[in-house]
Amino acid sequence: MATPTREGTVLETKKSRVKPPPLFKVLLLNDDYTPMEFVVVVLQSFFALSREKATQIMLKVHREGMGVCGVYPRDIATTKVEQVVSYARKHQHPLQCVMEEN
Ligand code: TYC
Repeated sequence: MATPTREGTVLETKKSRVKPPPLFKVLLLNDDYTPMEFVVVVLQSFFALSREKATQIMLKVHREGMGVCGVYPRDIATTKVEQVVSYARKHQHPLQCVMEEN
């Protein structure tokens, strides 16, 4: 599309061919061993969630098998997964955290 300006020049607006960066869901998976309180602390610490929201998500994962902790660009999602898994292993819990393209 061509838009004339007051000065008589013409600005060409071109359709952008760059796609927005893909977003990734970070998911927690249920297991039989990780304590509920530990999962709530993980959700509060690494995903900046309130105690109430963290508890809701933990219970959803416990009942339904998995739940979304947040949605992020690739690098941030990768870092969140690494931080959660590393923290869980340090405390000897089998908690699993994965990412999935949105
Ligand atoms: N199922 C676990 C228990 O009963 C609690 C739990 C919730 C574990 C969420 C992992 O991602 C998880 N202690």
